[in-house]
Amino acid sequence: GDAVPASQRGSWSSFLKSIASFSGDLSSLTAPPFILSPVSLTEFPAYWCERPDLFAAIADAKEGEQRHLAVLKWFVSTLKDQYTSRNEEMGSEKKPLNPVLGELFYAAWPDKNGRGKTTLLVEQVSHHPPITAYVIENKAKGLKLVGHNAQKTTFSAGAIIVKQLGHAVLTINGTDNFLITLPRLRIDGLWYGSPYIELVDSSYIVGGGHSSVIEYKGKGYFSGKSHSFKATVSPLPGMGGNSIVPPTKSAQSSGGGWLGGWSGSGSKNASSSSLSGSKELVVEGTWHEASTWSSGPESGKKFHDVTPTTGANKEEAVPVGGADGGEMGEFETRKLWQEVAKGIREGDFDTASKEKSRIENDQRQRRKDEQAAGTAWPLKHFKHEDVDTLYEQLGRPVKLTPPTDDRYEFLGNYPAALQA
Ligand code: 0T9
Repeated sequence: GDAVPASQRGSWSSFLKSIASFSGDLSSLTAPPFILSPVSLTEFPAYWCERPDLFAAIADAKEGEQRHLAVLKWFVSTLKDQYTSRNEEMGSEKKPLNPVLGELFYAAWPDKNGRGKTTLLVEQVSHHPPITAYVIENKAKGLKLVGHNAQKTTFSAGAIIVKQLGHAVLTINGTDNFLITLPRLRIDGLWYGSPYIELVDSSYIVGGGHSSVIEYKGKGYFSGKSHSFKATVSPLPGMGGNSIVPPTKSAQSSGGGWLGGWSGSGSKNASSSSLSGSKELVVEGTWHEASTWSSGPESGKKFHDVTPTTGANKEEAVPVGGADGGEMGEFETRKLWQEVAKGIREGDFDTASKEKSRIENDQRQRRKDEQAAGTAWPLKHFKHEDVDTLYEQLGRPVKLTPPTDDRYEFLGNYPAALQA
């Protein structure tokens, strides 16, 4: 059926036309009310830790292969929350509020069963294009995840294709680093006004002497089901002391490096490669439900499970700002968008759009004033660096594209509300 309210059909079809003739930053396009979400993109990094037990378990896993697998399990378990939770909670994917420069979100997951307290700090570090930086830390367990996100969107065959820019680095005890790259999104169902996300292409996890390439497919591939994935774990070249037999020379020469050759469009997948016979580790399933080992010593056993009845529980982050925004003041995301969000939730779209214009005008005025004064908006918690050497080092063996990326270094200046 058609999810577009009769009175908004005209504005929905003009919105779709403007998307189709537009590439780049979709966030600034005005969309009809029915598709608006009352939540800003600055809250999205919370998805990384909505299963805090799985995050904490990474620190308890033995360094090397075991820890790599714990990182993979946690990562795969975040995907349901990242990419299907709006459909579950609001009926379809919705257009998030476009954060302002300097917007903040501080939140935490409490300590439970000795897993330690986990904190989340998010700052919008750019408005045009939108870039969100975050740090998630569990000090008791020595875990720290620092990353940033941006998107490049294009339109193809009726769907929005979202290339994610940015990456995350998870550090355990200050030295054990894991690089995490992000999948590509395809937003379908636009015509009927009920958008949903399918993940496509592949993403990587590199660290602990191993790399995982995670390939994503929708209906009609792999198992034929939506939200399918296949993760292939292999030792990094030159890393001994693990159970996996390295590939042969012939596998290396096909496809420009054996790890690189496993992924990307057009390349054959791992199980059909000349590695058969070696004990490769492969996990297959649907990322919004569960997966099993399809190869390796655990073959046939369950890997991850996020189904509500049998899987790890979902726990939403608890914001620490309070009604007045606390230390964040008017830049605390829920405080900033309060009236807009209320308007969207209650169907009072006049108020919502008036309040949104007020926020945007205030932003424009700030930028003008800064320009006149020859100053720039200072970032509060992060420092931008053009090159992330960890990204380059960890990405090299798997031939990541792009081969280099920038980063936002966390300054370590936690607000009182997130300390201890
Ligand atoms: C990082 C995530 C990201 C942000 C969102 C593409 C999107 C903005 C970015 C990539 C998170 O870790 C994961 C989940 C959802 C992504 C959003 C889905 C979406 O639709 C928006 C874009 C900008 C739109 O709002 C497109 C128009 C809209 C009408 C379609 C629903």
